[in-house]
Amino acid sequence: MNTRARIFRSSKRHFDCQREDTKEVVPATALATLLKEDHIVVGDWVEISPPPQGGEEWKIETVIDRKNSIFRNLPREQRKKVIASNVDVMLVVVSAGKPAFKRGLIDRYLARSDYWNVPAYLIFNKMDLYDSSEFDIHFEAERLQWLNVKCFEVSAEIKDYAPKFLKNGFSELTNELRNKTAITLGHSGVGKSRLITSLSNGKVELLSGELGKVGKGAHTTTWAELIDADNFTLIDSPGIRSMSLSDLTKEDLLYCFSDINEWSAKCKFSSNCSHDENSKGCFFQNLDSNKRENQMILSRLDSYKRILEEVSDIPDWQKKPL
Ligand SMILES: Nc1nc2c(ncn2[C@@H]2O[C@H](COP(=O)(O)OP(=O)(O)OP(=O)(O)O)[C@@H](O)[C@H]2O)c(=O)[nH]1
Ligand SMILES: [Mg+2]
Ligand SMILES: [Zn+2]
Repeated sequence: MNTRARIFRSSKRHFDCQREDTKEVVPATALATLLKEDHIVVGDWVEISPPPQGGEEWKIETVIDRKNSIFRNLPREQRKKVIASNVDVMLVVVSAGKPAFKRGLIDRYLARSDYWNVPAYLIFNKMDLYDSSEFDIHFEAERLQWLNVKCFEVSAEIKDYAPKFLKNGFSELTNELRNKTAITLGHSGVGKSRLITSLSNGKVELLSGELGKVGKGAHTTTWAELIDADNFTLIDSPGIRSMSLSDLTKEDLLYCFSDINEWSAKCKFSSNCSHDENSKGCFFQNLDSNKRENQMILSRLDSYKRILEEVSDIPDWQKKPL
C-alpha cells in the first residue's frame, strides 16, 4: 500500500519525507528513474511504499505533479536549478542591520514573484538594529504596499519585538501564514534561518537529522529544507549574493514590471521609448522627482533598466521556460 508524503530534505539519493497520514518523518530512497537532477525536490508530494522486512528505508514510487517550482537561474551553466516546489508564498527577507538593505534585490524577487505567480511578503528583519540613516523604512514600505506587497517588521532575535514603524509584526505574520507553505528567500546572513526558528517555535532543531548536519560555514544554509510548524510549513533556502534574471525574455520582464508597462504607454513614442534623458516626450523624464510618488516610479524604472540590460545580454530566442 502506497502512502502520500512530502519531501522535507533531499540529498542525491536519500530523502526525508513526512507521511501525510501519521505526520511521521521517514527516510526514503527513490526508483533510479527518479534520481535525475531536479526530479525530486523539497516540497514535492510523493507516493511512497513501505520498507522491505527488516529494512528502514521507504521507496519513492511517484512524484505528484507540482503546482509550481521555485528555481535558481544559473547563467554560466545556462540552466535552472529547482530548489523547492508547491509553495504558496515567498518570504523575501531583508535586514535592517548587516548585510545592508538593497532595494534592487527586492525588485528582483518581486519580478520572480510575478513570473512564478507566487505572492511575496516583504520581511524587514533585524529591526532591533534599525538605523534610519541607512534607509527609510517608511518610504520602502509605502513603495512596497503601493506595489501590493504586504510588509512585516520583525526581529528574529527578539521574540517579543513590537513593530514601531509598520502596522504588521511577528504575530500578524504568523496569522498570515496559516495553512500555507512559505519559502524564505534573500541575501545570505539576513536571518532567514533564524526567522524560521522563531516562527516554528524552536521546532526546527527537533527535525535536524543526518542530512541537516552537513554545512559549510557555522550557520550558512547549504540547501533547502522544509519545516512543519503545525499551523504552516516553512522552507529554508540558502542565501545568495545576487539573483540572476537572465532567463527572462524582454516580454517576460515587462510582464513582471506591469507598472512600468502601463506608464510606458504615456510616453510619446511609447512602443520604442528607451526612457533616457534624451527621449523627448518621455513620461518618466518629465516627472517632478521632488514628489514622493514620482520617486517611487523612478526607482522602479531604475530597477527595470538594470534588469533589462542583463536580460538583453542573451538573445530572447535562446531562452526557454523551465
Ligand atoms: N540582531 C539581530 N540578529 C539577527 C536577527 N536575525 C538573525 N540575526 C543574526 O544574523 C546572523 C545570520 O542569521 P541566519 O539566520 O543564519 O541568516 P540566513 O539568512 O539564514 O543566512 P544564510 O543561510 O547564509 O543564507 C546570525 O548570527 C543571527 O543570529 C535579528 O533579528 N536581529
Ligand atoms: Mg540560513
Ligand atoms: Zn519613455
